[in-house]
Amino acid sequence: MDFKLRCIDCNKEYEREDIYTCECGGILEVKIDLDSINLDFKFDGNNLSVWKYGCLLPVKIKPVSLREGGTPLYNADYLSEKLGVKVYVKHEGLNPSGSFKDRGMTVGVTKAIELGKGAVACASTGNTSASMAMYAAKAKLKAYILLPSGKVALGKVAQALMHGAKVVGIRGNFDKALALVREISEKEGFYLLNSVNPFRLEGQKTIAFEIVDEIGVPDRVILPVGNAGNISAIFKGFKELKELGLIDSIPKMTGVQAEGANPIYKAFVEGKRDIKAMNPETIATAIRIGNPVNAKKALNAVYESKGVVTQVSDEEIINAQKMLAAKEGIGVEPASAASVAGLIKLLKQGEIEKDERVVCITTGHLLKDPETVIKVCGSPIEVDANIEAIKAVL
Ligand code: AN7
Repeated sequence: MDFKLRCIDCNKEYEREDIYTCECGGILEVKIDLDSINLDFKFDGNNLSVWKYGCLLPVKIKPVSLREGGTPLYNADYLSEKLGVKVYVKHEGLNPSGSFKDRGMTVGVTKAIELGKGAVACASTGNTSASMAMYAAKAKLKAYILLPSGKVALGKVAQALMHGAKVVGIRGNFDKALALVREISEKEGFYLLNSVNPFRLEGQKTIAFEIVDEIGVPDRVILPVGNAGNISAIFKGFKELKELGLIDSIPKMTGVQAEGANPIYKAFVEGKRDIKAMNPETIATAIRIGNPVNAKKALNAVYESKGVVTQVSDEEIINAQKMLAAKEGIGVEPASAASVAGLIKLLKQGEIEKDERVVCITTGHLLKDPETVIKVCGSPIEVDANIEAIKAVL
């Protein structure tokens, strides 16, 4: 396969692969020469995985894989009946590290090996770090992580530590951590695996491929938006399939932000393609991001697909998390539930037609953030160890 890196602002193209931004400061995307592809898979609903679509992924060596992708696309029967639209939930929490980040990391870490790097690095609200630590372990690479201290869910910190990464908490938010890790990576020669890395996003576009593989093209895809890499990646996936003539239409890309971390929502409401950075706060710590680096890519995706960006409150997020868990049997972390909270809100506002087929992406697993669960559900009742005492509380 032939590809180049291309700046989304000035269109300058690069043959070299070891850069993240253009000379002009714009972010890069992988521009694949689709005529050079040897399409060797069929959309037959079988054997879904990131590497089923390897012919559309820009790597040249055997991938560093922990069997990522192939996540279930559930028929959300309760939600479909309650809301009057056909709802599917694609549960990305069932990837190896418990989030969609694994799709990107399998490609990003493979690229690190290809480029001969000895160490990888990222800033993270948690899931990127958990995934990177895991794939770095598999690839025998050193891993360096900067986290916003005290603002990362416990399960994610546990993963990063146990998989052997060097984990540093900074007194500052994610946006600050990202600025710092970009600088340190440049100085130390670490391979940066945040979503400014265009190769990582290539892996994440396989979410689009798997949806098409199972149900064809839905009318709409709804997902939480933080640093805005995933919505950009999934849109790119659909777009490539359309350019290849494999599908006829692209779903309306629909992003959901938390009210306290909503720079892309604000830009969308004003019809802009640029955001104003803000100081973020939300219970959904995964998307507690105020200066998303992929904002422009994401807004392009939303405008071009005729989608929307909406915002939801922390309360709406938790209500949706509880509904998914208790009524559908789907356990997700708060940020992931923003997709369903956004669906409910857009239906109320009349943004979504009643005959639509909608896919909500739930990006991370319930167990990522046990502390929030205890906060919103309370601890279990404790009683004496006898039948009477148990019966009294049933
Ligand atoms: C569960 O881990 O940014 O809009 O550093 O963990 O592609 O950033 C996580 C993001 C949604 C937002 N849902 O995705 C990180 C990080 C979950 C997430 C998002 C994240 P992007």
